[in-house]
Amino acid sequence: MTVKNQIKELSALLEEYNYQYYVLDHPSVPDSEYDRIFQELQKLEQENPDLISANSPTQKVGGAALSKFEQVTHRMPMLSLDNVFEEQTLNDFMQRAMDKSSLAETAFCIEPKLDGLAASIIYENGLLVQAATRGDGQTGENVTENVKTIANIPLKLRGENIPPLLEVRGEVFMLKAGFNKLNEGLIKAGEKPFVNPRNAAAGSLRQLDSKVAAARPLAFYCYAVGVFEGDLAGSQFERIQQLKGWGLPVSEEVKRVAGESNCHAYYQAIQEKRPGLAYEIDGVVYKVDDISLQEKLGFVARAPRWATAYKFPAEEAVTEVENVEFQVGRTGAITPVAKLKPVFVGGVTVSNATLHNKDEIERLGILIGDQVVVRRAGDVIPQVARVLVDKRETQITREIEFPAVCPVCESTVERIEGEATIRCAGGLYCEAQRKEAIKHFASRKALDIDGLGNKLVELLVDEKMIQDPAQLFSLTAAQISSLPRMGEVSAKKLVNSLQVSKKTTLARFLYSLGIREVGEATANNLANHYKTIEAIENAGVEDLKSVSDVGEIVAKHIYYFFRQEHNIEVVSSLIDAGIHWPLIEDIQESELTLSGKIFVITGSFNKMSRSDIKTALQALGAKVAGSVSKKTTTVVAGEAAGSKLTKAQDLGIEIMDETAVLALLNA
Ligand code: IWH
Repeated sequence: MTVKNQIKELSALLEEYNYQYYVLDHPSVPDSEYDRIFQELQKLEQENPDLISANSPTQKVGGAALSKFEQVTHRMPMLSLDNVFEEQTLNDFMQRAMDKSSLAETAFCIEPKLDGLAASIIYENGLLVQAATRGDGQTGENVTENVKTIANIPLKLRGENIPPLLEVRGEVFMLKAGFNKLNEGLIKAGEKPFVNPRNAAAGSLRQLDSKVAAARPLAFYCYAVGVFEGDLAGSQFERIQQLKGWGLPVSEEVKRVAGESNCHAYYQAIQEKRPGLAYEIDGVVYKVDDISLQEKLGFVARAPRWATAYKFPAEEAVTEVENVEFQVGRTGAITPVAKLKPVFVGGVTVSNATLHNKDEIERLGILIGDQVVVRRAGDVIPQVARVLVDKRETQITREIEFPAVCPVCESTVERIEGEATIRCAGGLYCEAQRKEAIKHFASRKALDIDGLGNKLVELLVDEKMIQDPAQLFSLTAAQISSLPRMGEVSAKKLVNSLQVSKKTTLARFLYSLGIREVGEATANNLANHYKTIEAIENAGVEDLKSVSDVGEIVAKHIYYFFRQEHNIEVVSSLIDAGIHWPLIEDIQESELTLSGKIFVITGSFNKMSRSDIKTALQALGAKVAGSVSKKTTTVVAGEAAGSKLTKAQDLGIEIMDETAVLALLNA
C-alpha cells in the first residue's frame, strides 16, 4: 500500500474511533489502541510532511499564535433566548405555540441549558472551515484555530448526504472535572484560578495562542443549525439526530416531549440529575419541534417566539456581613459593598455583594454583623436577598455609615435630588474615577487594548506611570516590564497592541471617552449623525437632541462633557498620540454595495419584517420602490407574493426569496 493510502486508512480509523468515543460515548477499542494508531499516523506524517492534511486527526494541537481575532459577520444572526423564571411564563409560551399549531399535540424539543458560551461552526463539503463566537449576535470573533483543537469537534463530517454548507451552533463549555484539574494546575503554577467553568471556557476559547487553547479541557454540544444548503429534516429533534449521525456531538439529554405535563416532568427530572451531570447547567431550553411551526411563530425583537429558556431558581446561601465598604465607580457613583464571610453559592465563592444605595440598605434593614441570605443566578452579581433578623445579636451589630467625603480622594460627596445615589464630586481628580475611566477606555467595546487588563491599569496608576488614557501611548516596553509580574514579552505585546488599537472608529472612540449615558448604541448614532469629533464637540443641547435615542439628559451629559477643559485636553492629546479613524463619508462611499439598484418588496416574510428589509436595503444604498417597472432591478418575493412577482417574471427581472435577501444583507 502507498504511504498516502496508509495515511488515509489510519485517519479514517481514528475518525471512526473519535466518533464512537465522543459522539456515541461508546468506544470500540481501548485508549491504548487508539493511541498506538495515532502514533503510527503521526510518525508517517512526520516522515512525509507533504501528505499532512489540514483535517487529519493529528491536527488538533493548535498552531501559531494570533495577535488579534478577526471579526466575523454571522450570515444569520445568532439570537439569544428569552429567559423565563416563572412557571406561568413558561406555560404562556407553550400555550402560544399550541394555539398556532394545527396538530393535536404540539411537540417540544427540550434540552438542558449548558452554562458555557455560544459558538458557530461552518462546514463546507463536510470540512470545518470557520468557527466564531456569538459576539453581539451580529458579529463575533473568528476562533477557528481554537475550536479546531476541541477534542469532540470533528474536523471532517462523516456519513451520508452531508449538506454542501452546514452551520452548526452550540455551546462551548468545560466539564466540571476538567475545570477542577485546570484550576489545580493554575494554583500550583502560582496563577489565578478561574471562578467558574463558564469563565474558564470563555477565557480558553478567546486565547490568542491556540496551543494554550488546545491544552484546555473544552467540549462542545450542538443545539441548532444556522445557514445551510441542501435538505434537512423538518423538526428540531430530527435535525439534532442528523447532526449526530454526521459525527457532531450533541447532549444525551435532548428529548422530544409533547404536552405541558411531560415538559414539566422533564424539568423536574433534569433538576434532580443536575448535581450528577458532568457539566454545569443553568436551566432548560424549550423549542417548538416542528420547523414550519417555528416559522409561523417567527420572532419578537431579538428572540424567537418558538424557543425559551426556563432558568433554574437562583441558589441561596447564608453568611455574615463582616463589613461594608464604599466603591467609587467611573462616574463617581459611590456604591456600598457588603464584605461577606466567603460562602459557596451558585458555583462560585462569594465574598462581596453590592448593596446598591441607601434606599436598598433601608429596604433590607441590614446592619454590619447581620446574618444574611445571599443569592446568585448565572452571571448576575451576587445580591443580598434578605436579612435573618431573628439571628441578630444586638451587641455585635452596627449601623452602616455613609461617608461624608469620597473614600478615595476626599472630595465632597453630592446627592442629587430624587436619586438614591451619592457621587464623588472629584471627577478625574479622583484616582478611583481615573482608574475606572482608563479601564473603560481599554475595554473590548471601546479601544479594545489587548493585554491591558484591570489589574494592570490599577498598577500603572498606583505607580504614577499614567494619569489619563492618552499617556498610555507613550509607555515604553522597558517601563512596563519594570512592573511586578510583567515579563518583557508581555510588555512588548502590550506596546504593540497599543499601536494596533490607535486605528479605530469614531463610534468606538466616542464610546471610549466614557461620557455618562453614552453607550455603544448612542455612540454609534452620534458618529453617524455628526461624522466628525469636532462637530460633536461643538453641538448644542438642542441639536444633540435631534440625534436618535438622545434625550434631554443624555444631550446635557454630552454637552457638559465637552465643556470641561480637562476633557477637551484629553481628547486632543489622544488625537495627538495618533488615535485615528476613517472618515464616515469614506466608509459610506466604498461600502454602499447597492447604489443605483431599485428594489421592490412583495409578499410576507418570516425572519424579518418587510419594513426592516426595506431599511436594510436602503442602508446599503438601494432605492426601494412600490411598484414593478422596467427600471426595477430586483424583486424580493416573500410568501404569497402576487401580481408584482408575476410582472417581474414577465419582465425578466431578478427575483430573490427571503433566504437570498437575508444572505445579501448579511454578506
Ligand atoms: C492515550 N480517546 O480521544 C489515550 N478509545 O476510541 C488515547 C485516547 C484517549 C485517552 C488516552 C483518554 C481518549 C479514546 C478513544 C478515541 C478518542 C480519544 C477510543
